[in-house]
Amino acid sequence: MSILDGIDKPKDVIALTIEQRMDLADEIRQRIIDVVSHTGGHLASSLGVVELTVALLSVFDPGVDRIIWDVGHQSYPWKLLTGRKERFHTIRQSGGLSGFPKREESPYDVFGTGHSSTSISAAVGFALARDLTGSTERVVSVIGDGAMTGGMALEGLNHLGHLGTQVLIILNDNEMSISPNVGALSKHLTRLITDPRYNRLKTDVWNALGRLPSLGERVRIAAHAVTAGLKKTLVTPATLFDDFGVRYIGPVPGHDLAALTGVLLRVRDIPGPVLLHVQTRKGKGFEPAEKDATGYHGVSVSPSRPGVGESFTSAFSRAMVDLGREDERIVAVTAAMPDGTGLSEFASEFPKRFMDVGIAEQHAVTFACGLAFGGLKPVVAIYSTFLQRALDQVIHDAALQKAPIVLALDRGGLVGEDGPTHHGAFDISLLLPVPNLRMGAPRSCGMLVKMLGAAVAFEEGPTAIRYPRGRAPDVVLETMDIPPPGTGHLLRDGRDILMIGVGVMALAAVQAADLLEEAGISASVFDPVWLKPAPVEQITDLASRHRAILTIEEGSLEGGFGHHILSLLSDSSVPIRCLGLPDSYQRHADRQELLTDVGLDPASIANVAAAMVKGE
Ligand SMILES: Cc1ncc(C[n+]2csc(CCOP(=O)(O)OP(=O)(O)O)c2C)c(N)n1
Repeated sequence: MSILDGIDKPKDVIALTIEQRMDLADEIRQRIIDVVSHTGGHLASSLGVVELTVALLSVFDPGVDRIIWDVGHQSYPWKLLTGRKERFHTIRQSGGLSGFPKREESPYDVFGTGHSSTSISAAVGFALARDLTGSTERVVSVIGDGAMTGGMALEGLNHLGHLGTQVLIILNDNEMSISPNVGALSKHLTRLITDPRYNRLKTDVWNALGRLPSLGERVRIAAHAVTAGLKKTLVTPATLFDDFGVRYIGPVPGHDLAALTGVLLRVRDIPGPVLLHVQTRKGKGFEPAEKDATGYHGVSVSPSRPGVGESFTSAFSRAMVDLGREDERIVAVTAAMPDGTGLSEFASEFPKRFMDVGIAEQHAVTFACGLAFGGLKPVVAIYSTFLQRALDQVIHDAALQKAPIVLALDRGGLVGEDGPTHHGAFDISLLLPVPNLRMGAPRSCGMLVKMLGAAVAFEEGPTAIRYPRGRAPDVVLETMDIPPPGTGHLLRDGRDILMIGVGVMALAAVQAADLLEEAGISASVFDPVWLKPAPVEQITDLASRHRAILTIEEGSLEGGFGHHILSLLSDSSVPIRCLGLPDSYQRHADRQELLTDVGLDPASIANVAAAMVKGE
């Protein structure tokens, strides 16, 4: 029996010898590689924290202490060791384990996540709750150097330094976000790793801290004073963290299990805030992932997804390069996602006009407003789910001031295996009420390219373009020109029912119309193209000559485009129904499966339409 097979509960790790724990680390690594090669998933980050996870479980009691993983994509070793190894092969599959920590999934996942940079804030909350309720558990945040670039992490740090209570922040520094990490903080971390003065300090601090737990409080305070003094006299640059009131310790090698365990034992009972700087390697132990950590960040094994042509992301990528060649004022902004959003090609052709701002969506949007008012034409490429972070920046900085920026919102709609943290469910509902903002939803790659061209030409106000993950459905329609905002495309002219489909849902509606035709029902299909301003005249006119109206969108129903049409036609006697995402978080599974789940596949759409026509 392998050692991993013998681990039924996290406490079993403590009973192992250090040699057995090292073997356990190897087994975990192998299990993750085996499973992810079948399921896909976040490979490189998880391989990078195997020793760290084993060390954490050797030193902390996860039944009592609060271990909070930031982003959570690196939690696979944690899942394996905290009672989920039997189900590990189901990770990210329909009905299986989530790819992220999830409170409902395990009592050991104390804080769910998927979006980055939340762990310090959550940890500070847990710590203060502990202090106010008089309990004694330790609180630990494990955060990557990429996630540390997110504004929220600094907000949490700021509060923690002020409170001065026990929280151990483990900074898992592999010098990588998804792509190489960027920014001044990243440079600061490199300095901490490479500057020998810090290494000397490290030795001194180890020596001092190593004796601390056995000493009384007064001696402890004196020892702290000594190390603080050492810092002042021997070490010139103070760390950013010390200045925040958070004691910096490190760097420590993150794959030396014995050393790491020893260090954790020493620091776990320091009463105030501590940041332990751990150096790891993304993809550790799997050569291809070590060599190409970006490529192996998220591994996909899905057979080629259904649909036609290229993906929306690659169409966007191509369009950006073409636009960049035509107009040198066009600049591209990403929040740490150059590859995912398709900006890498633009970055290599126009390095000076490409800005990766780190995991900083709020900054990205406001920064783009500054770029725009400074005479440039910024395109901020961002996943719909991550734009949620920057809603106020869209409202307050971009729209109110009519900044001519373009928001390219990829992954609008259901994303599939990443699940509820990543579905782009809310962008339409969040952005429709924002004045001065245009919002378009191209149904095909060809239209995305044209819409982007139209969007960068607007001289006033922000324009959001939302498009889904993957390819367009397999419906061949001639690519039409982009109509002016407030005008859409009538794709099918029928008699009985009007189906209004947003983005690729217009194509699903065309497929549904084919099915309806077989049943003797004649359906019109209208693609609004622009959700804001909506094609009011065309829709009112079409409404007056149909017996029923069905709106279809791959976004939240509440406050979505369908609801907008409902209120627009509130005086009309034509029955209207809206299809979209219900008022619940959607699970993780293959995107097509999820679309069927929520009734957004052509057959389900046709069924609802047929029932409406029959007056049911
Ligand atoms: C708010 C937000 N923006 C973007 C992402 C996409 N994303 C997922 S992981 C990641 C990089 C995280 O880097 P780091 O924290 O250093 O962890 P590592 O994978 O290197 O262990 C990014 C940008 C996200 N999860 N959340």
